[in-house]
Amino acid sequence: MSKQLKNTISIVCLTFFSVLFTIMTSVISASGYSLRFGEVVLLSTHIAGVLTNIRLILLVALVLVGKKTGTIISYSIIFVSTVPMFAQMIFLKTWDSIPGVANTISGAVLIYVTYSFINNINQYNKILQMLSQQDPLTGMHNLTAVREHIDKAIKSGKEFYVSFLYIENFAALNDMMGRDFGNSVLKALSSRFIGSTIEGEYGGKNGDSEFVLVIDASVKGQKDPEVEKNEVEARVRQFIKQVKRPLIIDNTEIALEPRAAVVKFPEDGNSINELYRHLDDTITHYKNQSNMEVAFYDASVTNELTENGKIEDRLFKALSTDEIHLVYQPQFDLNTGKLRGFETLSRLEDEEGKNIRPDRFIAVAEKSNLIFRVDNWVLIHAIRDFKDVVKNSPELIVSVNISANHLQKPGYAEFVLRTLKENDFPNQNLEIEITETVFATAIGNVKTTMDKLRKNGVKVALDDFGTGYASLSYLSQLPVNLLKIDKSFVDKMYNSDVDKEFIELIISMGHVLHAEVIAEGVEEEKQMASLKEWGCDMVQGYYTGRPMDFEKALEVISKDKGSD
Ligand code: G
Ligand code: G
Ligand code: MN
Repeated sequence: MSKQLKNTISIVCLTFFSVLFTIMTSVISASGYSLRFGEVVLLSTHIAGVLTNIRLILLVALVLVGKKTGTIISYSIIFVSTVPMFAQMIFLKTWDSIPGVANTISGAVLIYVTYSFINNINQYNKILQMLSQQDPLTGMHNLTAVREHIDKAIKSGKEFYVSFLYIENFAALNDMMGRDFGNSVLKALSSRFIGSTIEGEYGGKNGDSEFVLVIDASVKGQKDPEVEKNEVEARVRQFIKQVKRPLIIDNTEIALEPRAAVVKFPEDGNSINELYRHLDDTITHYKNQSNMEVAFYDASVTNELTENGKIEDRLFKALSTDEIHLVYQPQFDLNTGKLRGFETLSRLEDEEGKNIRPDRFIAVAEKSNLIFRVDNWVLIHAIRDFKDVVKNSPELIVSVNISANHLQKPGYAEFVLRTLKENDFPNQNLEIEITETVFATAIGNVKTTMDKLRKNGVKVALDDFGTGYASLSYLSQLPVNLLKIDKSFVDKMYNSDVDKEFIELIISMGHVLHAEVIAEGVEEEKQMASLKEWGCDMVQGYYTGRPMDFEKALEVISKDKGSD
């Protein structure tokens, strides 16, 4: 039975009994009927009093159950029931019905009080309901409200898009400027958003700093999916544009980096959870890709994340079973042709023994924080491989790649120095390679770490040079002993005069900074000759030697010694 039907039946029953008791009261009062139980006599006024009170309980119940309708019925019954009492007073000139009238008046007051009480509760409920749907900071629809909206949309079966809009640099901003500042940013943004939604759109705030936009597909009235998608993208871009408008908070102008992920119902998910999961996947996938402002979900995103998960598991296991293996790529002095040393590169195979591309598993390791363990593993194993070799080749350099995240960690220099000491490996035979992109973020800790390493004789190389963000002012502060010209510049050195001059420029810049310069990815003799002519100090590449196993590296060393 539906709730409404139950309610109606209750109202009808309560009304019936209230009326019945009212009639009985009148009849008994008018007839002067009395009851006798042995000694005890119940006069008609006594009986009427009892009946009126029972009726009052019924009337109050009627108000509680029937709310407004119940109140109207109750008042009507009370009003009608007073008619005979007044008639009695006026026509029969008797005051017998006075108690009845008084009773009725107090009943009316009680009904009024009951009604206003439940009315207030209703209003409080409404306010509570409203608050539970509102983000306390910005007043926007909150997570619950947005979910309800999407739930309804799913039930209606219409197609729609959901977009998560977030600020890539919000966490950094929050850390740097404080939470209050972050809150002011969100408030300012929400006031730009509120009122920007048009018909068929629903906006809200999802988590700490994430906004949501739900766009009805049908409102656009498009049939062609490409056109529809473009229109949705255009709308999302409008919101992105709002975020990018200059924003001044506490006299500080800030530049925000908004990004949006978009999914479509039902293509990208049948339930709210699936849609949300795919939005999160999209965000994870495009993290740190500054060129992707608006990214639509597609299944390859989830596939790649699943693939990453497998690589992560594999890496995790390989770390404990020592299944990572190291290869070493030789570096040669361009002037003397002598061996300078080796760059250590890690290799990982999947369960079937197929190579997993190093840039791929390094990227996965960086995302999952396994990179710290990988880099430490590589450092320790490379040192162990070469510790006896460097005793006989005191000039030989063993170079290892260290992730940017690692250098930010306080105590990293101490860790490296301790590892060297424990393995009895001379500091000056080790070189740490850091990629130039590290300078896109904070330089503070990185510089401290580098300084400490250099002071203790460890060498520091700047990898992938030319592809990152190191400014000249950073460069001049950094204790770097080697610049590694990225392969991409070597590849195109004959494309144009500008490309050629660029390499020459890096070489002379390195020398100004008192660093040596090595060219990476050298594959042809012609490139070698040109690099030598331009004053480059060293080469590393397939032409002079591919990454090789330790045993092969030993052969290269003894051949080099033999050429003395
Ligand atoms: O040779 P190769 O394809 O291995 O190198 C791919 C990329 O992975 C290069 O940029 C290299 O610097 C990086 N790389 C290789 N081994 C390691 C490692 O052990 N640690 C880190 N952080 N990067 C590595
Ligand atoms: O970023 P990093 O410098 O650490 O990367 C070194 C990468 O370059 C490794 O993947 C290594 O295998 C690769 N590499 C080294 N020499 C050559 C070369 O001559 N040609 C190509 N294609 N890759 C090279
Ligand atoms: Mn490298």
